[in-house]
Amino acid sequence: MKEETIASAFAIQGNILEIKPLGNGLINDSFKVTTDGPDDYVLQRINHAIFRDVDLLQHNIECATAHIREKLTEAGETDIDRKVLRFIPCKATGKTYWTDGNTYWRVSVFIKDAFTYETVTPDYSYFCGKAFGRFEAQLADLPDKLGETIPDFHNMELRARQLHEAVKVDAVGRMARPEVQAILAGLLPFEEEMCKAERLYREGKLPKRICHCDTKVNNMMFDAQGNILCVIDLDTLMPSFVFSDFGDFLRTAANTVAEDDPAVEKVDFRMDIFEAFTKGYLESAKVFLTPIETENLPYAACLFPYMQAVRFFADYINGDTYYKIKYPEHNLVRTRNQVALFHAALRQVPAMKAFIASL
Ligand code: GN1
Ligand code: MG
Repeated sequence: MKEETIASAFAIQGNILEIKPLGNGLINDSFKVTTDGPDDYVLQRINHAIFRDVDLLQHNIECATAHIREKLTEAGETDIDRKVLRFIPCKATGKTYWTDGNTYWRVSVFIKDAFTYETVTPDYSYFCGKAFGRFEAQLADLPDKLGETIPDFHNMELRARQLHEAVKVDAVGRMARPEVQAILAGLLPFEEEMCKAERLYREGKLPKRICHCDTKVNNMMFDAQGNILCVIDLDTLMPSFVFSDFGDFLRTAANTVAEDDPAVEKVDFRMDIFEAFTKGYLESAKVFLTPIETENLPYAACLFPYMQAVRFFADYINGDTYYKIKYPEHNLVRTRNQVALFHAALRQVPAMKAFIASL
């Protein structure tokens, strides 16, 4: 079906002038819908193979955005449609998604004059830290119960099991390659240590909170002056450990190169970004963080490159069924990059601990 017909199924204002592809997510397909009305919109095809329960997904997003909107209104903020996403109901059903039983789509208001970046300066990282900490704080008293849109999404024990399963099945014969075996051998010794969060959780020492779970640097919108506007890409909003948001931001922002840069020798973990982000994050998150959570932030900075390496690697072994790829070895290149980042972060753990203690 044509994107235009689908966009017209939603209660949008004005006539559609143009629909063009937007952004570079690895999961959903996004389009910008330009209209002659007051707003433009983002039309997204939700990847239903990955998000099995679209009803739950949109329920989570609606509860969270309504809650944040309320808080912004209470605080007397203006220009609220640029500070929190607004989803448009479908004309026929009133739901914030449309489906033909096969594909799933949704529409949100396009945030005007806003920018996303693939890399950030320390100054921007500081504001991102403040914003993600505030985002978690705003959701800390969410009255609604949110479900896990991808069950056990950031559960390292599950991700490790999925890798072992992929290796066992070896669906497309990639385990025959010595370099693939070498990557596996390099990952395994750290597995147990990286599963620490799940152990702490089982021991009742670590809480789950509503987290964003995809705090890649490009999921934060800035205005032209560099002020933070809004956190976007809310599909993975769910109960998780705070390590998710802290770790995933640094995984993308503190890497000296992009997550799929083949030049692994250029990968490094930027402590200037770590320090700025951590300072901002702790300023707004200290109101709810427990000592165990704070203490383990350096672990989180290592866990996320590790988990991402495991996920990219398992997908490579499975024959590239999950992440969009641009060339055949893309997932292997991503894996090597994330392994290098993991080791770079690991080397900085003492410095990270010292920095947190100094705050
Ligand atoms: C996916 O689609 P995107 O780029 O926002 C993935 C994240 C990974 C990321 C790796 C639902 O996010 O978990 O960290 O790719 N999202 C899902 O770049 O799996
Ligand atoms: Mg994204």
